[in-house]
Amino acid sequence: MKSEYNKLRKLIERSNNILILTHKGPDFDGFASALILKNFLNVYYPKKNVTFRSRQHPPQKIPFMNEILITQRIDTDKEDLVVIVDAGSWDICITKDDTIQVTKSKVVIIDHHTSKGMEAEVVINDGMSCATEQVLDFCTKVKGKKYVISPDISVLGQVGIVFDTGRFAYNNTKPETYELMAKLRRVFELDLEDFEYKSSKFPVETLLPLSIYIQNMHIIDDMAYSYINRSDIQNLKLTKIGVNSAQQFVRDNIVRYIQGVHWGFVVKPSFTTEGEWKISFRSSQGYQEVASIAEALGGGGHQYSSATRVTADDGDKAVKIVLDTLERLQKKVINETTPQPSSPSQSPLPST
Ligand SMILES: [Mn+2]
Repeated sequence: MKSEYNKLRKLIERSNNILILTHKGPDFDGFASALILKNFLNVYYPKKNVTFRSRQHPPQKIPFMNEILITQRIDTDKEDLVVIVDAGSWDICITKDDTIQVTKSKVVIIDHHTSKGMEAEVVINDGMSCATEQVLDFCTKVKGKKYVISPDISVLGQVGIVFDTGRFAYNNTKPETYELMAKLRRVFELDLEDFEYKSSKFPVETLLPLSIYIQNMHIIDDMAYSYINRSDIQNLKLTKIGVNSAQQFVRDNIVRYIQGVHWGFVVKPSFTTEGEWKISFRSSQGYQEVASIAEALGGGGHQYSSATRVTADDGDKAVKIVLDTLERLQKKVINETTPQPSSPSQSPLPST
């Protein structure tokens, strides 16, 4: 067994109060990996007190979701072990009111993101397709044949994998991912079409901010970007749910689907921290590596999917910060190495 797995196993054995956390605005991989780990601890270490805290529920029904402890503030308490899943550092898990980050307990990270995370007692990240795959690998390696995948765990496993691989379309999908999927589907065959349909639904208040994002779409060469301004939010009384959902829709379904566009970014405001804006970058495979752009702005993520936060007076000002950084990076690349930084670094997809 891997030494990191052994270290985590020993930490679990020594701990009585185990707290599981994931990133803010958890996606299905965050929820699934956390709930699979919680179930594993509950079944194989029944004397341990295990809690999974989140600020919100999953947007559709998944097994064990009633075991999520919904809390708006996450404070340090009696925990002697904190396991963070699907995130590499505190900053994407906490808000300014939380105190959990000053915990005296050991902190373990189980992640799959490629950007460098924080230092922790144990970091488990083999660059798998999703945190769910990494957690299931841990459970299987630690307990061997004794680890039984129940139909509920099978559903969670499939939900995490399908969501984070875009139904096996993204290049994070490895042969091992398919093997694990086969194993899960022998236990229970989740209706993937139905899951996809339900998880793609959006609230009606998405439509108005979506129209603003579409109006504000700008295209520079093979890049597109859009934003929303504070005046739009005030004048049109846009809601947090609506803006977040519209930003997500534009990011995932519009930006790199415009003909001639291969990558871009979308800006949205933070509704909790005044003057903070979140920037999400997306690129088609082989066109623009976006993790380093996010890293240059203090964020991180994957090669073709990354994010960061900037402080600015308004959405268009946040855009300017990003464009200035892009210009700076472009110059740096040209000066230091060979030219054509925005040309495909790998062979582009045949269909694009
Ligand atoms: Mn994930």
